[in-house]
Amino acid sequence: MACVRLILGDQINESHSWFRQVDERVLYVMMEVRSETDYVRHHAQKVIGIFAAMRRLAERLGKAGHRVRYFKIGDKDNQHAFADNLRSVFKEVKASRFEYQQPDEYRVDEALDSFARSCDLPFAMQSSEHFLDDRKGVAQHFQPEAKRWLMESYYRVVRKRSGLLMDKDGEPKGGKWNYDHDNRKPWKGEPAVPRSWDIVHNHQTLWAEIQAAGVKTFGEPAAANFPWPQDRAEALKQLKAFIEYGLPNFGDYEDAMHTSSDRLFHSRLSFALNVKMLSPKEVAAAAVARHEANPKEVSLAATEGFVRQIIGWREYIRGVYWAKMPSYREGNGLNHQAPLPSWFWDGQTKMNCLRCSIGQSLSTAYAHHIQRLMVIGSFCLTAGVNPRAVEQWFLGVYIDAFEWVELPNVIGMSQHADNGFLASKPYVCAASYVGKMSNYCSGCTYDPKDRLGPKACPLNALYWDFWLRHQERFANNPRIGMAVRQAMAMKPAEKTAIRKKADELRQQMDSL
Ligand code: FAD
Ligand code: DLZ
Ligand code: SF4
Repeated sequence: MACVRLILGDQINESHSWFRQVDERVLYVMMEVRSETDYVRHHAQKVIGIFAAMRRLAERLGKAGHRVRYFKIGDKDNQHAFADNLRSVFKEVKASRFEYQQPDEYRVDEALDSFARSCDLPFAMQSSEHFLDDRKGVAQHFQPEAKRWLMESYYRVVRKRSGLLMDKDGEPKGGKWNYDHDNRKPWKGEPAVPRSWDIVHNHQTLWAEIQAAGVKTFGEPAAANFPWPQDRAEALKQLKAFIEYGLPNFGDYEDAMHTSSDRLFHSRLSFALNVKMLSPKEVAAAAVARHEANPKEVSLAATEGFVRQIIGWREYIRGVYWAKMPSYREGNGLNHQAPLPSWFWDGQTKMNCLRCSIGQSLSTAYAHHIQRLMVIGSFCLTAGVNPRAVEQWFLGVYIDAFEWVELPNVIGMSQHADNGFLASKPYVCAASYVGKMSNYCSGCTYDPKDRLGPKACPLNALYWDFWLRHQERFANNPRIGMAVRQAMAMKPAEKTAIRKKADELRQQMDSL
């Protein structure tokens, strides 16, 4: 008789209370299954990273005396679905009870719930003990029928509750809740980007097993020099290095992009966080502790900016996901239908900003927020690409992509497909923004200053055409009215020329 406990591939949380005591009546089950490798085509590093972390956790649990049943991707008795493998294990060990941690994805949540109900066993879904708030926390904070839920108002509640960067009198440290406006500098080669804090693993054997099993992936596997952590100890090293070397400049250069660094001063902690090697509370607390120890070296603005991403955006995004699924994924408020250009799969475009950002995503399974939002996302939005096609690409390509966090970021924040529920303005840009925040334009075939000529930067016509196409919807939006009014004030001949150019660009998207 045994209690069978399932651990999913994004539940690599060694600190979970399940593991505090060794109990021989408990059997932990982990499985590498085709149902999870194949629901979307994943980047090779994502599959390797998750399997490596799963295997490492299984090994560590075993060494600590826990009983573990692990299905590898190539095992003959692996039936490649959670339910089928679990049924076999239940029989094998004469299971008397089934427990699992709350899944973070709607798809897996539904599947495990109906599986558990179909088994003739007592069962329980338990907390994953990871997030600051529960699934319903965000929804409870807002009016359900409101047209928009603002992250900022939810963030203040979480800040107060956590006590992070708060004064004793309940006011935010420094008198302001948000220092976003201080975080907008381009990076021109100084200050130096800190030495790498990446980990290097050789996962060639694991990669060979994944290939032999027939799993289809894309992107560079980097199996011989694999740069992602596989356990908590390594993730903690990554956190420590970021707090020491990256955080001091995080705020100033948060929006900057540069060809010489794919990360600049961003943390690259999203993988470790999303598979739960690290808790959001400890990551935010580490940043605050560093600021408090040396406020001159790590400013309040940098610290607040970082803390807001973790306890504000990340929790808020999750709450929106659970409140709005499953209909949220079907959103297409601007009725965009174009297919994803073919160069999303190989990076072969003449537009240097997109070549660098997509090329980097394919080679490293990572891009930072501004590359995702203002280069890749903005292109898709102004070009009118179908949001679901955009969403599926984002879900596969990044090592940190799990639907609960990826989908609202793409459908809501980036593609405005939820009619502005999550973000009050569409995030779109032309070459002037890219030129200001990066050095991409200097290496480009296209002319960032031109809108209409044969060498004109495609982003320009697409940007102005976007506002012309959607002028009625956005004219009264105070956050973007100026851009729309500028578009509307163009002479009729100019408007026609912009529209014609944008149409031509859309016709030849694959060869831009
Ligand atoms: P840092 O810049 O160092 O930020 C620190 C942490 O804050 C991140 O690790 C992350 O956990 C959190 N964070 C920051 N912004 C967000 C946000 N908007 N939503 C949720 N958490 C945030 N993040 C994912 O974790 N998975 C995704 O699949 C994902 N897809 C995205 C798709 C689009 C179109 C956009 C615009 C953003 C997406 N993000 C996603 C959010 C953000 O871009 C990444 O979390 C970040 O780039 C990860 O790099 P980092 O760890 O270096 O982040
Ligand atoms: C993303 C992923 C992949 C590629 N493979 C597995 C797997 O083989 N086994 C597993 O348990 N989890 C995997 N995952 C992560 C799951 O998709 C994730 O646990 C669910 O989406 C719940 O968020
Ligand atoms: Fe991108 Fe246009 Fe600049 Fe080229 S000119 S890098 S396409 S913004």
